[in-house]
Amino acid sequence: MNPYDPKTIEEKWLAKWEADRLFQGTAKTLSKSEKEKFYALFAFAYPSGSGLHVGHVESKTALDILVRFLRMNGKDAFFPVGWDAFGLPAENYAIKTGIHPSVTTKNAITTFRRQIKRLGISYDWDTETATCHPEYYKWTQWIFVQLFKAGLAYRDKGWVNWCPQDKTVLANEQVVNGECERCGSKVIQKELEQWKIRITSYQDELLSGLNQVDWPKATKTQQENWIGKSEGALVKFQNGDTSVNLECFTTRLDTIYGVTFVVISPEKFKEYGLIDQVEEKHKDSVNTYLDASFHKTEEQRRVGEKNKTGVDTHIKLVNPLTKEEIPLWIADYVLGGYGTGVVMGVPSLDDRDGSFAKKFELPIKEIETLSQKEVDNLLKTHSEVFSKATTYKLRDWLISRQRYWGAPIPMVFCEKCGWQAVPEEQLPVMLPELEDFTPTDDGKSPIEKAPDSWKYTTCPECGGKAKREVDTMDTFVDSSWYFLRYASRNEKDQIFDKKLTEKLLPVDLYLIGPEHIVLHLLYARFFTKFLRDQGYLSFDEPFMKMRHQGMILGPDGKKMSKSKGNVINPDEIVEKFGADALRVYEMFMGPLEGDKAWDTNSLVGIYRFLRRVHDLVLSSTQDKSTPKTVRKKLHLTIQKLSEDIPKLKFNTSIASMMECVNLWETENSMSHEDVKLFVQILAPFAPFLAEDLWHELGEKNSIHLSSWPVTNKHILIEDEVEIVVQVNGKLRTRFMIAKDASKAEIEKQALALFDIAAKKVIVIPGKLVNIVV
Ligand code: ANZ
Ligand code: ZN
Repeated sequence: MNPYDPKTIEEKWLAKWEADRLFQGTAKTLSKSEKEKFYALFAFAYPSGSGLHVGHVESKTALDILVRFLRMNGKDAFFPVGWDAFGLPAENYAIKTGIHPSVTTKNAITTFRRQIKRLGISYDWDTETATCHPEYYKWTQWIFVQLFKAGLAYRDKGWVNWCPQDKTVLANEQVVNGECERCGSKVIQKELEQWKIRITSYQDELLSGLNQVDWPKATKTQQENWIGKSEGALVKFQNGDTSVNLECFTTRLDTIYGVTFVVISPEKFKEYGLIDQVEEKHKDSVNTYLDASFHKTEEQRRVGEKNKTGVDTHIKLVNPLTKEEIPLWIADYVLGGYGTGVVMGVPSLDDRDGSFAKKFELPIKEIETLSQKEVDNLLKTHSEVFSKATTYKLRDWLISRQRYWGAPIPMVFCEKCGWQAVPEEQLPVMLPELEDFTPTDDGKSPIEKAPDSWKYTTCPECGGKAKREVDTMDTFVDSSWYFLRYASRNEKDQIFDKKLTEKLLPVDLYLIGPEHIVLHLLYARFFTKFLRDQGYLSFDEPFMKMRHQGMILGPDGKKMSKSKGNVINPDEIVEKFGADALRVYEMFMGPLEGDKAWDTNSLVGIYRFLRRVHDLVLSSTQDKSTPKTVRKKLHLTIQKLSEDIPKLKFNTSIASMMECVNLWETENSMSHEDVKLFVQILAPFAPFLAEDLWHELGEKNSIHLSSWPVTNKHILIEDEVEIVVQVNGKLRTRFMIAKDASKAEIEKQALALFDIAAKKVIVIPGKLVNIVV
């Protein structure tokens, strides 16, 4: 018998599966199949230069096990793969080294692909796509053009992070503690004209659609909070001669008698030109305050909540109900983009107003709040000042990026005709080849440095000269529709194959980490709804079910990171113990959704377990009969796995396979048919070893094309029970005995299993024997 040699086994079967194209080209077969489909989606991955880490192994393996199980159960699984390949790391690396992002990205993808294949992840590689390929971003641009045509993409002034030193716009992730990640200067806010997408026009459906999907509750709540629907009222405040006219949004109209001041956000104060209403002698202090707050990021303004700042405009407004005169202040704890950007201050009941009033010695008025009836009455009798209103926290989506490594926004500007979409037959607008990736001095995209032959074109409207947009799209745009393209990966002339899309979508299970997903999910849901309304899709929600995997932590229980030196490299583990051991180990670490610390000893334990299975199977050369206890255990295990795998409960599945192997080893007897059953249920977990043993047992076709074993219910309902045998409280073995066996009979059978002198024997009928020695 050959000793267990995972490297040889795994490399052999990897090559064979590749040659046989096992599970490749499924989109085509699935379009013709009558079987039930299952679309398993794994989160789009950024091909980082550091390669696959053990966290990727966990989630990919989990989905792979499920998919293999479903295939063996007669389902048509669609398991595609691709790369979220545009983005900052490759671009920043290019700025440092001069190596073009397409080169580093291509290399990273090559590494990822090799590593993933080596793990036995049964992706359909025919679906493979990458957002940086023109054949992909052609359609990203096409979607943008459809949004523009539908009036959902527009130019608007937007506040962006701006580094005054580097003279560039920074993405949020490039701002660390209010400072530029590159040079450390204080980041300010600057208002620039940018492309925005009108996601707010879908806000109500983005809320109600959540009722259609099976997602973790916390993830749904994140969507709801981000959209932030809030129902309340608008209240009008004016000054004596009505030259100042402001509306406040409040969710507490019942506190109207407690209002002692009104606060306006710096942005709205500026937008309404209210500086003209400020007395000359107060203009300086007001302008100084406005200037200071425009230099703060929203983050800094929130952090500054505790130590509120503000300035008195010395403008007096009138409480529309009590007719009392109250002051108008400017303060940056009031956000310009929420509600109306103006707030009625109720310091006796609202904490934030309270601390603001104390700091600036504004009056605080204790009041009785109004009843719902009184509020309703106010809305009726004073409809000229009070009206019902709903606001949302959700803002339109700012997609312009002054960066190189992204999809060019397919728009041109003509002096005569304004902004025009690039005609669809001219797509894709290719990303120009550049050597210098740094943004220009005035913060324009590096693409501004492209040759004139790229930058200038003809206006599709008048045929005159037009200049191309040099900004690229936020990479969130790329990843908002990748799961749709997978099905139509081989379409050249259309974004979607209608039949395939009908057949394969929506996604049945989306496995994605719980972090940083709010926006991705929101945007993907929005794109789905938009494309549905354009007639390309016939479903409302893209991801019917979603689950999150936990994190694999370092051996020290901390998040793995290079600086802490606690990173485990999957390549090294595969080399030493094999991909099967790595897969089974990671699934055995604990429940999928929990965080788990790496433990090399347990990994070695799993390796030994697989080696035992290998040796057991290869040593069962004779077709022996299966003892009743083993038979029952085997079918209990089949039953357990059949129930647990669809629930993604892999650690419990593996534990029961181990119990089964323990008993099998003790009895050292199993029929060939039963050995095969065991190897089959091991196949989704350890696909290489199972395939090898299957062939050793004389089978010709791939085990992964075989049918999942059926639990024999008759075996399970026999009048026997399983007794666990412990020695000094430690589990040693188990045996089957008649349900009504007496204590003495149970004890006798247990003692016969061991050659030991028992001090004491504790018997719990129907359950357990503990032998104390
Ligand atoms: C008076 C009041 C009295 C308020 C009270 C609250 C409690 P949600 O539930 O999040 O919608 N607000 C309105 N616009 C704001 C803005 N742009 N920036 C900061 N705060 C703003 O919160 C609505 C409440 O938040 C509103 O109701 C308003 O304060 C404040 F005892 O009005 B309230
Ligand atoms: Zn024109």
